[in-house]
Amino acid sequence: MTKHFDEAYRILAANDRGGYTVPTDRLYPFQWNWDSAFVAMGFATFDIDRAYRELERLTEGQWADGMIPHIVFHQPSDTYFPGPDVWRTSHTIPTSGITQPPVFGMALRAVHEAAEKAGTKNAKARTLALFQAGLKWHRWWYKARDPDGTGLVALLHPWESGSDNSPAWDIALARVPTTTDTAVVRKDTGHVDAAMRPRDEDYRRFIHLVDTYAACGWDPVKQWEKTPFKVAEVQTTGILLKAGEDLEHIAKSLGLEAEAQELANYNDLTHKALLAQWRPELSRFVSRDLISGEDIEAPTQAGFIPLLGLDLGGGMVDAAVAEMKLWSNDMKVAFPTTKPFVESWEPKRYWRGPAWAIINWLLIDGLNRNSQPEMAEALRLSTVNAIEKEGFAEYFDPTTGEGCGGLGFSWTAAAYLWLS
Ligand code: 9YW
Repeated sequence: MTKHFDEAYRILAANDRGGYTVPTDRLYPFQWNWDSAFVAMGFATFDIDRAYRELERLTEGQWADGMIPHIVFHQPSDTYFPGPDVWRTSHTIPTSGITQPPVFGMALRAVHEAAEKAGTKNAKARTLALFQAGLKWHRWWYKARDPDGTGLVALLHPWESGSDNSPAWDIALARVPTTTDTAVVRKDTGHVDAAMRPRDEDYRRFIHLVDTYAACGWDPVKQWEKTPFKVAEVQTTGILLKAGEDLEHIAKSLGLEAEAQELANYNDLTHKALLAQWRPELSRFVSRDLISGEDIEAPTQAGFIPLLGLDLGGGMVDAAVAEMKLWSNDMKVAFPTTKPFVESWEPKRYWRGPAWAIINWLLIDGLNRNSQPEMAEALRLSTVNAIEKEGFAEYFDPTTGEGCGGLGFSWTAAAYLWLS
């Protein structure tokens, strides 16, 4: 046991680049948004100052309109594509131009509560500054990514989901041309096996979208009009709701009544909208393709993430748990990010099947919230055992348990510290 804790601490220290943590050396040499939120929660278990620092450094990348970008390029590196020259954004510290799931609010509450418990100096002031950044970001989500006020937020790029090549995007992404103005010079396949990564064709479509938005000068209104890819997405919206509740909780504890009310209004709206995405015939939630107006029925982990922010009634939660069991029953490691054995399932290819410790973490929280301790515990054990057996891999092949992708991964270390 101790051996694994020591290794988790060692990884977080090795990936530290000065108050922020890279996901892993070389493959991902900058600060990634939701990685840092998970990492901050990992730090909160043993180093509260460093946990705050992780979030503070992330907010250095926050745009004037409130968006917190998916990558902050604090220092140059030539081991990753696409770099700042491809993004062509104008923030003082170079950043990407898209965002990532807003785990930030969840992380801030965890860090704040750990600080209160430990009686950490300056905790209130640090929480307050980060709360203001988080609130600004949530306002951005509702304004820029839900201009019609539906309560569900939309993604304009698969990278924004954090689940880059999920089968959830297959239909919507097929409409995006493979032509690019930018030369696509991949670096990822030089670090890890190409068979475990998104395909070249996916990358060309990813970069086509970047070109399109750069041509809009990264103006959210123009992007909303011009984009060929627009998905109201349940994983991100589920996280936004939970993070929104956590920010509301912080606002109340800091005596910020108006801000607490504003967040409560967002949360109420999203709560209703998410519930309406439940499909009884599938026993899970579905995203909506806003270009075609159709449900996205591809069976992925995203369909269960809303449990994180909802208290489902008995029938619904029993159905969701029965479906989750069906997906994980014959797996060595749960939870597969695509339903096993469907046509799009690829147990080693990134987000098309593998199990990820941070997804399990979100599912465990959602199951516990919905009074499902048994399934939550099974998933927790599956995660911890996989890491103890294979190390702190980026993700795991659920059929063999093999650790895949990058090694020495920060968020896997954080998940281990949090879940052990
Ligand atoms: C990319 C860093 C990121 C994660 C994403 C994951 C991958 C690739 O790596 O993104 O080039 O941004 O899909 O969830 O944040 O770990």
